[in-house]
Amino acid sequence: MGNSSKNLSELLAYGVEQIKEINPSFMKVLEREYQRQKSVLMMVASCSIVPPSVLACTGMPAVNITAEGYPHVRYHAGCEEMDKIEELAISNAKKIFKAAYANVQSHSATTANEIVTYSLVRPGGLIMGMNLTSGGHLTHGASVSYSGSDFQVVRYGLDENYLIDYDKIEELALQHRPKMIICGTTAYCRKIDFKRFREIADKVGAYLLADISHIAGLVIADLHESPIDYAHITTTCTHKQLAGPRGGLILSGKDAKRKLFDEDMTLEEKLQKAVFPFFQGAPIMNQIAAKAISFDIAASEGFKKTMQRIVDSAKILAEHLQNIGFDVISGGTDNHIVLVDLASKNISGDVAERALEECGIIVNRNSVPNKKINGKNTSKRPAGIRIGTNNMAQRKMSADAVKKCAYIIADVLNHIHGDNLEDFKIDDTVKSDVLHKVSELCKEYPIPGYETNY
Ligand code: DSN
Repeated sequence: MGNSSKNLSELLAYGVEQIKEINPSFMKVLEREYQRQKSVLMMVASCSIVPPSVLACTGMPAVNITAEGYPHVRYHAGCEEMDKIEELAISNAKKIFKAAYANVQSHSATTANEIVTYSLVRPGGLIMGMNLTSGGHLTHGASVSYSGSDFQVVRYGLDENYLIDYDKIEELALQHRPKMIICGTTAYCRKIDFKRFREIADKVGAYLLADISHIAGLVIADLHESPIDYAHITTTCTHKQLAGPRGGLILSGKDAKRKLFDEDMTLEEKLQKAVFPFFQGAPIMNQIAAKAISFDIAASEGFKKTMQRIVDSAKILAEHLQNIGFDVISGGTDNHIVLVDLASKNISGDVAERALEECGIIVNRNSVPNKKINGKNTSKRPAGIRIGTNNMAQRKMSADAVKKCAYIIADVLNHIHGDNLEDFKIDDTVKSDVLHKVSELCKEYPIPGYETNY
């Protein structure tokens, strides 16, 4: 390309050529990963496939800019275009979530939750969140996270039907009077009653934080109730159902301009200061550009159709897995997650995860509330697997194809011999048959944009 000036497309293509020159074997790793993603069925519930436009944004020269502060109030010069990028991301975020306030700078939902919790509760304060083993998140009070070590925690779980027990939560809240209640889940298959959560929070004078990382797309598409005006603060990551870059988002609705319980400052003023300069320095501007584009896509009719397909596919998957004889937690699903209890089959989640991976089906092992396998239900060796349909819906899989997926998953799980990672086996004929079917499905339903034009 000589010394001539490159446009952006040429720059990105040149970057790929440079990786090949600098470290050819590393380029092969990157290339293999790209090919792998196209040739497996990705059913990890916390993943999506990023469209090429979002991918391109993450490689934009905006990455070169240090832009501490917020649009028009920066601590560095040269940020005119950065302001436009961030303003677009903010206004798009407000639009798709119907929010009054949006901060697009947090680096992940974990960081967003950390920012909110430390700034509204302060270390040593009491928070209330769902147990990790019932489907909560690390940042909702798990003992292995800052949330469980720097804060006092009251944890809630599910009832005997695997549903959120709102009466029990209210009872616990009245008894302990937490400063913040966190709702939102990572492995819960049913809708969440955010209104009820807010009523409970109001009864005890607590802030309500709704972490909708897993269901953000369903909320945008009006398939699940929006917490924006019920929760004081809503957080989400931008890379699960939103199919955006890895990153976080902090939102608020009708409470944004209300004064804090114990400070002469509005909630949005507090959140602005909490993100920068309290917790973060310079924002990652290429990621914010990618957020802006992914929010544009999330406002489209096509996105809404994908969200509907996500829910429809999960229902089909749950129904057929149950027909074949698998226990599905709560008897079905209202979202993108099918949580399969493998305890009755005496298969450990880690072995199931690895066996499926060997057959080109990518899921994750997951704990199942109150279930044990060989006397255990640990995160390394849990009693179930979590299957997600975000990617299947992005591939536009038909109902028949989703049904086929249920049958091949069952085929693998029904032909595992051995119960530990070191020496389990899958029947050879089953493995080659499933690998062939996975390959056919991936060819029939390629990832949009990765194989074909959008
Ligand atoms: N929270 C983890 C999950 O749901 O898989 C990671 O995002």
